[in-house]
Amino acid sequence: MYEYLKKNNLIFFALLFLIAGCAANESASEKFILVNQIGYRPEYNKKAFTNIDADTFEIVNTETGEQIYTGQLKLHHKDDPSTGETLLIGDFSDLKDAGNYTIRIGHNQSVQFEISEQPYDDAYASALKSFYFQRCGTELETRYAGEFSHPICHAQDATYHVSTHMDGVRDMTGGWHDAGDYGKYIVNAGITVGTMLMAYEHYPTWFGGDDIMIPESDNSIPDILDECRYELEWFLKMQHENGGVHHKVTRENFAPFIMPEDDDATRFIFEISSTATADYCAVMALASRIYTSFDRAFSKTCLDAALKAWRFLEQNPEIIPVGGFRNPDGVNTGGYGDATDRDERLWAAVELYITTGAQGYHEYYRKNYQENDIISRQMSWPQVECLAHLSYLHTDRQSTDPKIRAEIVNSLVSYCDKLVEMHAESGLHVLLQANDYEWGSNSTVMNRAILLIAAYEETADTNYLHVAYDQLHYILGVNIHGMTFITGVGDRYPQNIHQRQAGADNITEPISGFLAGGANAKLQDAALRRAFTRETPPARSYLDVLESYASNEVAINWNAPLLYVMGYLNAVR
Ligand code: G3I
Ligand code: 9MR
Ligand code: ZN
Repeated sequence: MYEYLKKNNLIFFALLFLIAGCAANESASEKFILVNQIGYRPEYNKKAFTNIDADTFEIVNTETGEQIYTGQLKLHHKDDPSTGETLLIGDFSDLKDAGNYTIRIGHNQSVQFEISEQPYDDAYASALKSFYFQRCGTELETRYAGEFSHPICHAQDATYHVSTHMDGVRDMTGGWHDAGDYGKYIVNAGITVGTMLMAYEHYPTWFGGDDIMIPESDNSIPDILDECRYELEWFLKMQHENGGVHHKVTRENFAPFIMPEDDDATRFIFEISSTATADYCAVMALASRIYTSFDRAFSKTCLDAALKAWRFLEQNPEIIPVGGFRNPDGVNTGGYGDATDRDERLWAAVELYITTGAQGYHEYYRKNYQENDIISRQMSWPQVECLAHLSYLHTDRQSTDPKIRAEIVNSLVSYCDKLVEMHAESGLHVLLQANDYEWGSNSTVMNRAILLIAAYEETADTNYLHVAYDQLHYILGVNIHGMTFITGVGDRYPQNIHQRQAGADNITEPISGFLAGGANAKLQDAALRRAFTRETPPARSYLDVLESYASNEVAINWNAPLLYVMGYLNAVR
């Protein structure tokens, strides 16, 4: 039935939308008990959220069937605007015994969850392995990819686009597919690799695993570094001899939903941009110091590439192209355009300063670190200044300026205090206000959690940590959809992600470990516009349908902060 319907797209989407739409409406009245569908760590906060009007809740040990806990339900938010529900909280943080449990309120029952020391091990490994499944320009072998294996793809990368005024072809194979499409974009890959390398640099023990069953597993190099290296080898190809970095490699239009190895259309190299060059410079400088103890030659290659990119930026002090990258006429793939490159240049300067110790880069940072009020927003692909400031805080270089460090910490704490207020007002304790429910909102939640972790590390104030945990609880089940947003994780998870391989492989199950973009109240695709209106409570504007790229796509820059948060919160003492 599913295959027949899928072949008849029109009927398929209409029927699916009808089901989704009804589900969306029904969910407004159905009773729920929301918990983190993986579980909790003994020492940290544990809350169930419900719309059931009752005084108490019970917790049952699912192994023994014994009721082991009774707690009070407290009214938290009447008519919560984000969900449209009246929400009560059952706090069971004082339950610390390891085990498997479910929560009961009358005849209603939550999904099962665990309390254990490191409950997120498997989810973390899945989220990291998802990058392997995005590898381009190589066969994904069955022994690593199982039923999701496929022959080499995009070996034709790539031909210079006419807009570059360069001729011919250049080997641009390798790297990761960006998201649900098969394009490769340096700007988005920059924040992605930067976040992953920072996770390892900040907490090498917690991100040092070497056993996720990728070809490089068990080679005494952490798999997160092996996986990033696969992307970095493509990065090196994207740098022009003048030091500038090409913005992206894509077709002129998005491919249909075909397997990657069947996507044999011409793929083009697009023009150099200063945002790509600066992101590249930062990442290569960061990579140079991280890989030095694993591969000195590669470390030097990365540093040389970073220095070359910086020289290009010095020779081109204004944004390139003017106004930032825009797709040429006739090109409709991802843009990742950005009208300012000041934050990217700041990040590049800091990473070069930390890696080389050269004061010139430090001076650049001194002169420019106060832009954007230092820390006043979470990081995202167009806004990377926070990555610069986090690196400056984490470095043990003695020449850093204590006054600047203090200013960064004050700015970080002031921003995170605003997040704590937002958390208190939020129906499900998630760091999303109405206008935050936009494309990739789940990555906004994760990037805000990274800043809370940094604030906790700087102040030891556990309130920041508890709020950070609530962001992971949202992703893992404490959301109005009663699901986790990570494929293959939890009791209910996305089944119809907007990803070309998932849509073409005739395998019902999606590849595990991908974080879906999340609720998007701006209704930026046709499926969302059919199912919801501007009056829909914003947290509800998510559809688990293939067609909804603006709420149900997957992307490398969404998985990266998820990795950072999950790896840290799974291990912090
Ligand atoms: O930056 C403005 C902000 O100033 C303004 O207040 C806000 C108002 O809504 O809009 C912001 O711009 C948003 C922009 O992302 C930056 O965050 C746009 O609304 C939003 O449409 C845009 O969405 C991007 C989307 O592509 C469409 O361009 C997503 O962030 C980005 O993740 C997504 O990336 C796509 C790639 O192009 C192709 N590959 C798949 C990938 C994921 O969907
Ligand atoms: O699949 C594309 C996804 O990766 C992009 O994020 C999205 C927005 O740029 O576009 C998707 O492609 C759709 C195109 O925009 C409109 N026609 C249908 C395409 C497949 O859903
Ligand atoms: Zn490919």
